[in-house]
Amino acid sequence: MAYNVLVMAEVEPYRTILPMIEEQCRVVRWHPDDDAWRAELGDIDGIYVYAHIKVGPELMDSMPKLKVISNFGVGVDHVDLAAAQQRGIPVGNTPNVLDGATADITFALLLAGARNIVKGDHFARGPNFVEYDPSFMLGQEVHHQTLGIVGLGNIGYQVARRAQGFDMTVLYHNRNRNAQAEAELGVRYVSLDELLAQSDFVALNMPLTDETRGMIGRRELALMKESAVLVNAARGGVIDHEALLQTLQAGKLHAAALDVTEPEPLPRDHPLFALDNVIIIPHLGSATEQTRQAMSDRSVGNLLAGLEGKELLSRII
Ligand code: 8YV
Repeated sequence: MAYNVLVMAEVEPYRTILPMIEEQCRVVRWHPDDDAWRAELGDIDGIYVYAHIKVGPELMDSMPKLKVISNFGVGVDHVDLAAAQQRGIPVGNTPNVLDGATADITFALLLAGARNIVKGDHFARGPNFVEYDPSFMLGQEVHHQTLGIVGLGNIGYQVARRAQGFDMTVLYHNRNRNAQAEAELGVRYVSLDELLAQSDFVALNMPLTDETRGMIGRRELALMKESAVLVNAARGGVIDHEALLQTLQAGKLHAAALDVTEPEPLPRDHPLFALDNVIIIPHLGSATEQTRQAMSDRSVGNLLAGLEGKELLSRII
C-alpha cells in the first residue's frame, strides 16, 4: 500500500468510507484513550477526520510526511487552518454537496418551531389529549413572514430559495454582500441588529469562526421579537447557550430549534431539555443517505488527490 492514512473517528465512519480508503491505503485508526496509533505517526501521509475531532499543530508536527488533511463535512472549525497553512498542508472539505440537505433541515426546524410540531406530537400521544380544542397550541404563521438569514453562503442561499416558496420576505447578514443572491432572489442586506429586530424567523447558517463565536448573545436575543423562532443549523458555538436558556425560560422567544449545540451533545441533565419551547435534534443537517454518500465520495476523493500531490476536489486552504 502506497500511503498510510490516520482515520480520526470516534465512531464507525459511514459505510462506504473505509472500503474506499482501504482500496489504496493502509488505515491506522486513531483512538481517544489508546495511544497505539501514536507509534505510527512517523509514517502517516494523510489524515481523514470524521465528526469534528480536533486537529491541532502538535499533531501535524508529529507527522513529518503529512501531505493532506481531509475533513468529512464542510465546517472545519475543529481543524487549525492557520497551522495547516503555515505548514503547507492542504485541507479538504465537502462544500456544495450538502447544501440542499442542510437547507431542508433548516426549513424543517423553522416549520417545526413555528407550528409546535414536536410539542404537538408529544401532546397527541399523551394522556391529556382527550378532547380537541381549537384554541390550543397556536403557532406562528410562516408564509408571508420575514426570514432573516445570518450567513448567506451556499447553504443560506438554498434556505432563501426555499423561503421564496413560502412567499417570505428575506433579509440577510453576511461578512460580505452577496450581489448575485440579491439580484436572483431579491434578498435584502441589513445589519445584524436590524435583521434580529425585523425578522419573524432567524436562521443561523454561518460557519463557526473567531468572528461568529458567541455572535448571538444576551443583547442579540433581546433584540428579537417575542414571537420569533431562532433556528441554528450552523454550529452550537455561534449562540451563547446560557443567554438562550434564560431567554427561553423567560418566554422571550416563541421557540428555538437547534440542530447543533455547544457542547455537543449537551450534558444529559442540561436545563434546556426541561423547556418545551426548544427543539433539539442531534446534528442531522446533512444526514440523508444521498448526502452522506456524496460527502464520502468528495472527502475520500480529496484525501486521495492530496496523497498523490494533486489539486483537491474542494479545499478550504
Ligand atoms: C456533518 C456538518 O454531518 O458539514 C458540516 O459542517 O456540520 C455536518 O453536515 C458533519 O460535519 C460530519 O461530521
